[in-house]
Formats: sequence, structure tokens, C-alpha cells
Amino acid sequence: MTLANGHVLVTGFEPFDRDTVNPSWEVARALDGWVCEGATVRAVQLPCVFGRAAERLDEALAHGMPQLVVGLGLASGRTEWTPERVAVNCDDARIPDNAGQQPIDQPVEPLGPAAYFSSLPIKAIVQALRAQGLPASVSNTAGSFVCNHVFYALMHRLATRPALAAARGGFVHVPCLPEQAALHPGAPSMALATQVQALQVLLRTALTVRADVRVTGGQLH
Ligand code: PCA
Repeated sequence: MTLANGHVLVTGFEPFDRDTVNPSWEVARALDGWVCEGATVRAVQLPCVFGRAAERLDEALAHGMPQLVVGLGLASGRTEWTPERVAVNCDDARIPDNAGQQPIDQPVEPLGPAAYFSSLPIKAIVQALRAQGLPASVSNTAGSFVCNHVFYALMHRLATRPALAAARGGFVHVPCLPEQAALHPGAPSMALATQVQALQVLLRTALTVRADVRVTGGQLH
């Protein structure tokens, strides 16, 4: 299927690390087909596997030219929706991926730069989410596991493929679902309906705000 102009690609991940559900995919698929600001959302699930996740992203990018690409991933322990500021060119896995791979200090792209910034208006997104009563903060690290790998791979493709030059992209880590937190008493979580609402606000903001707002998203550590 080749989609005409005006579509948004949203990726989510399969479960990993003994989980049976991944909120990033549940949220993405809940909005598959949703039309936002004239653009149709297409949700694609990525394997939690170094290399294969980027290949699946490539297949998704080959289906028409998205104007916006948003990657979603789970960051258990986080309490808010956290648009990521920066992707680093480093795979360093604390746990094996779903294929048993555990790279240490390997580049995502051997010839790529050290890092890429998100091209989403991350500050405006945080502002818009908070204005709707949805907890959000800028994150200054996407880690060094498969989420950062996909985020870096995405930004490298947007930066180097002329056909994708006009597209914006970035990555957002999201909290656990309540059913995951119930297995780990005390862990923070956010309901699926709330997270779906957050994705709607995020996409609307990313499609309408060109220049980001100048407010701090910094942290001391
Ligand atoms: N979170 C992991 C990989 C897949 C996911 O949902 C991460 O933060 O790297």
C-alpha cells in the first residue's frame, strides 16, 4: 500500500524483557487510521531487536512519504510522557534484545555523526500536553538500547535521504500501563486512554507548530 502525501508514521515496539504488553504499541495502534490536521496516522510495530527494528522502519518509510514520523517506546519507571531531545550513535545494551543480542559500545551507523537532535517541537509538545492536564517533560537521554537505536536510525534517514528531507521526526518514551505496574507494586503507570489522548495532543502539536517555543527543558543531572 502506498499512501499519498499527508500521512504520519507512528511506530511502537513489541513487548520485551519478559513483559507481555508494550504501551508504545498499544497507544500507536489505537490511533491507526486516525486523521489529524488532514494527515492519516499509520501505526507500525517494530521488533525489539537491534538492526531488525531499523530494517522494519525502512520498510515502513518506503510506503509513501510521511510528513511526520514519531517513534514511541516504553521507559518503565518514568512517570510522564517524555519527548526525547537527542539520539546518540551508540548501542550499549544492559539486557539482551528479543533476539538475544547484547551489543556493547557499537555505533548505530559507523559513518554517522555522534548524535542527532529530534526535529519535533519538543518544548511546545510538553507545553501542550501539560495544558491538557497530561504529565510531560523533555528527556535528555533516550538511553542506549533499541529505542535510542531506532531514534538514531530514524534521524539519520531523515538527514541523509533527499526524499525524506521535508519530514520531521523524533522519539517519545512513555510510562508503563497500570496492568504492568500491578505486577511491580509501587511502579508508576499511566492509563491507556490517557496515553492515547497524549499521542493525539502530541501529533496535533507536531503538525501545527513550526518553530519550537523557547522555554527550558533542561535538567541539572
Ligand atoms: N523500550 C526499550 C526498547 C523497546 C521499548 O519499548 C528502550 O527504551 O530502549
